Amino acid sequence: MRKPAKNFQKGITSSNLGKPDYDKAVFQHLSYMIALKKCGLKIIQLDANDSYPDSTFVEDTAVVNEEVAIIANLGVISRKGEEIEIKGVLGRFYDNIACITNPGTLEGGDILRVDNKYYIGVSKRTNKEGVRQLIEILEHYSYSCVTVPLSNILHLKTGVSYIGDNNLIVSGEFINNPIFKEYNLIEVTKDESYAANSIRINNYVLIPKGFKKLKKSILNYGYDILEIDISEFRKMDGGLSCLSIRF
Ligand code: CIR
Repeated sequence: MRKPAKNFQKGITSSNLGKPDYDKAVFQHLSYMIALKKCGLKIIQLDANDSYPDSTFVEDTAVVNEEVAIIANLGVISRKGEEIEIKGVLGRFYDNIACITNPGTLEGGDILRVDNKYYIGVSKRTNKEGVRQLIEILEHYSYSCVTVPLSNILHLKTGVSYIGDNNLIVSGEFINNPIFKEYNLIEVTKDESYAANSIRINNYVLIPKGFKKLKKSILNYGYDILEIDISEFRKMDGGLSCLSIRF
């Protein structure tokens, strides 16, 4: 994780939810960290980096699995370079490090893992060359890959999450997408679409706070839920998964 930068509110956003409150964001970030600990994770918290207002959204800087850490090449100028420090940190844990390089761009938010398969969003941030490079790396480690063109959302995982047991949470453009027809789909209504970015960690499903219908559906499947208030990150287009790289 990385603590929000003081100038966090100068990051990129398309939401019309107003400016985030820095102190509240710091508090929510801490609550998120406590939730990850409750799920059994150890935390590495990097210092805030004011050179990059969006740097708290660390997920976009790398794709990790049991075999390899793949360092992203972010698709927007103001975020280019965020990945450098992350590469150094992941290098302490991984023997295998690969990098997406120009002209390829790729952001971790576009990469969804479902067991041994990866779905890769082709978005405004992740281009076809970035996807090509990622597939080459992942296939080397015997993962299969499927590309998913995006129309209306920032990242693939803004609209779809895998919570295990063949259950996929889907919203908007993914509800009727035949690419995902092999899964049991938990549909998110339009008014709750923000909650489509949820995460399964060990025994828990983490969901953003305040989305009653999705919460009820997930409870019906028998999962234990942790609800986390990340309203200030939502104002900057960030979801739950974006705030950590989990490995
Ligand atoms: C950005 O536009 O890059 C940030 N404001 C939000 C990034 C959110 N990351 C994600 O969905 N994985």
